[in-house]
Amino acid sequence: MKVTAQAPINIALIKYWGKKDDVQMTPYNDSLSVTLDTFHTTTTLMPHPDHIFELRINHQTATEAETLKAYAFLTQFESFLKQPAILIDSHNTVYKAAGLASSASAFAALAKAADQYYQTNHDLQTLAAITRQGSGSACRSLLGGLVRWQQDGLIKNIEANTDQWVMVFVLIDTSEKTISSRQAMKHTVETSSLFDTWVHSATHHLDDALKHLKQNNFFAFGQTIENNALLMHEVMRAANPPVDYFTDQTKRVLHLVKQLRTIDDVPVFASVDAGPNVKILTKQAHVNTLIKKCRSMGLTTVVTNITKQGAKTL
Ligand code: 2P0
Repeated sequence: MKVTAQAPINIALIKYWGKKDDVQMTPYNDSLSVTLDTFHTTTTLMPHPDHIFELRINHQTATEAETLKAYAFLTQFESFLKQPAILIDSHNTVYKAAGLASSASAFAALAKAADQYYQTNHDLQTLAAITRQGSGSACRSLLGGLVRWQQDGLIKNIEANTDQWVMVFVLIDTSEKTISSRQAMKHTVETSSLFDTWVHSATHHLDDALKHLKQNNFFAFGQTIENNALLMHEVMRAANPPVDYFTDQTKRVLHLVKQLRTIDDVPVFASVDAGPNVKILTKQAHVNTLIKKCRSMGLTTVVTNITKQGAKTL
């Protein structure tokens, strides 16, 4: 038998940064993400012809660490333990570990493929709990559109008019990061003098963001999500020793975004994850202006659309 599943990446607009329970993999604060259509992972599970356990990523045997992680993940499926000689053939259209949410699409796709392969047919929230064990934020990739991941672990869609929304990725550096999100997050929880402020503020950011969505106030929503991302990085920089994913290029792009907004009145809002790349939320009508500006600064961009919300992703 051969089973294939696909999952897209998601980018948090209100970020998750810190686990309250690192066994259940539940967060200190609720987060809110958009699931995007451009980057995704397609994963096929099949019996291994050589009767071994193997993970292939983009046609190459994965590293030992990646293989062990996939093995540990699949132990959540009872039938896997009885017959672990399988081949996981995974294809990514995402740059790995560059703060572009590759682990989110990878674990969401693996969870969905395993659910079909082992015919467990889990409900959405059970599958979300399984998916979180690979990468917390991966559970958000099980749904399309705007997704809220709650402190109690549940995921749900948030209704909003996202038709014209676009997220532009400014690719500054797509090499693998030196400190993983998991390590950086744990280190921040344990040592950042601003961690309590983070949990308190992120909770308010989410409430504000939901209110602005309800009122269809894109500008206020955008400012809230930018504040949230910038605060997350400030909180990391307050860790001991500090964690700083920004490069000079990141700062240049953030400056550009601010300029476009305040001087040219273009509704563009920045978000940065665990890496130097910047994601800019805007609307279709402003994409060309933004791309032209980025090009004039020698920056590479990728335009992504928000997937439709509602059902589980395919
Ligand atoms: C997020 N990030 O909300 C935040 C913002 C990166 C910055 O979740 O330890 O791979 O597996 O739960 O989910 C990336 O970290 O970490 C992340 P684990 P994960 O998207």
